[in-house]
Amino acid sequence: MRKFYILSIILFIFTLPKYLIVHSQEGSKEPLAKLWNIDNEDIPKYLDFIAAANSTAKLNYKFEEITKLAKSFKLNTTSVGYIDARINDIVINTCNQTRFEENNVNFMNAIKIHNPMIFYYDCKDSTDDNFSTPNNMEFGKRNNIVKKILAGDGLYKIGTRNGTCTAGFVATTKENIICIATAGHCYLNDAEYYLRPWNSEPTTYLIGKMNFAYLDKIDFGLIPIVGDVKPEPSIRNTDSEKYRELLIDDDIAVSHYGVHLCVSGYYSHVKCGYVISLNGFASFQKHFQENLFIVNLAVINGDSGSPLFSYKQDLMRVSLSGILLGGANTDEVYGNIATVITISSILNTLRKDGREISVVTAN
Ligand SMILES: *[C@@H]1O[C@H](CO)[C@@H](O)[C@H](O)[C@H]1NC(C)=O
Ligand SMILES: *[C@@H]1O[C@H](CO)[C@@H](O)[C@H](O)[C@H]1NC(C)=O
Ligand SMILES: *[C@@H]1O[C@H](CO)[C@@H](O)[C@H](O)[C@H]1NC(C)=O
Ligand SMILES: *[C@@H]1O[C@H](CO)[C@@H](O)[C@H](O)[C@H]1NC(C)=O
Ligand SMILES: CC(=O)N[C@H]1CO[C@H](CO)[C@@H](O)[C@@H]1O
Repeated sequence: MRKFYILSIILFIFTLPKYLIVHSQEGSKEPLAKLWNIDNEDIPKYLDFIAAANSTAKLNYKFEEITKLAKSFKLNTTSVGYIDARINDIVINTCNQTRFEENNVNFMNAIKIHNPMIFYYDCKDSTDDNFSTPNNMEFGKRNNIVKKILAGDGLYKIGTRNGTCTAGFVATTKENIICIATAGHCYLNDAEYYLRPWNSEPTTYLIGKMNFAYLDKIDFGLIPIVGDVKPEPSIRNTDSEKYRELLIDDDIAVSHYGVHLCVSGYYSHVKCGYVISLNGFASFQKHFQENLFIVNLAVINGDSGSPLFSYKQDLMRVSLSGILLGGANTDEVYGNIATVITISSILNTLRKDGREISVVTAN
């Protein structure tokens, strides 16, 4: 078992939001327990970690080489690569089911000289599910009431394949068309997307069709709203009694390791993890995305497109960092990861292609 890198552990503790901290033994706390906001009995566990010896410059160089190779091999298997700040090492997660796909074998052989840690994980090939539709529903019939849609609500698509993704945020195009943004791999030619609120079956509230999707550089698509929904610049958190709708205040992304990021997904609802890498790549079906954030979070098929956000101090407002691309379950030591397409790479890629959008915020 590899050791964790102590500096990043400290960072993680520093950045624990104040409200999560239990001041159970404040008076009798050892100085280190106070510093790290842990209980006295947990101190030895934290002191056990030993710094990994890899130099940052070398790791960055090796990771760049691996990224170039991943891009050039056009992998048809799902792979994610990043430098894990917790262990100060390069990690490659590859789908176990397609590990013997030819390009993947060649890629794995080519990167061996760089000594990354390699994990094969049990994958399902897509992050949208294949929930079967109740057959008594009248899709296509317009509703006379307008229902609000929040980031985190389900998007139920009906077409040659039916399935669920999650709404990421509200965007406006330069032509002032209001859209729901989500992951590009949720695209399905000619499919219609309907609102599917949490804990609910699909509804007949039409959102619209996705008119374009990116699968390279970014994984991103837009659904111009034509139907019965009213988009809100806030994130669903209705499992909470007090902060049921989190207002999207801005799109300022987190900029260092160890800070918290939370997801609001149709299946996962709201849960939080820590940023373990700011510069990962992912590839699937010959597509390649880079500049991804990696968060230690378990996500579920159908959460694709979900907003990733960090809380502000009042717990009512949040900053939007990106949307969910997918996830991988590595192993019991390193846990689950979620891959995040950042708002800045979305906005930059679209701007370069003359398709500027802006994120709708609550102020
Ligand atoms: C990619 O992988 C899928 C599933 O493993 C397979 O059906 C398909 O033929 C592959 N495509 C190419 C171009 O290798
Ligand atoms: C990978 O697949 C093999 C069978 O091809 C199986 O024996 C092994 O348990 C799988 N490993 C994981 C991590 O899913
Ligand atoms: C798709 O549906 C079938 C039949 O209901 C089920 O067996 C399978 O596990 C589902 N696949 C995914 C990826 O959810
Ligand atoms: C998708 O749902 C629609 C509406 O219920 C249904 O008519 C259609 O057969 C479903 N398609 C698939 C591939 O299951
Ligand atoms: C990518 C890389 O070179 N990682 C190295 C980091 O340090 C550990 C421990 O010395 C090595 O085993 C890894 O190969």
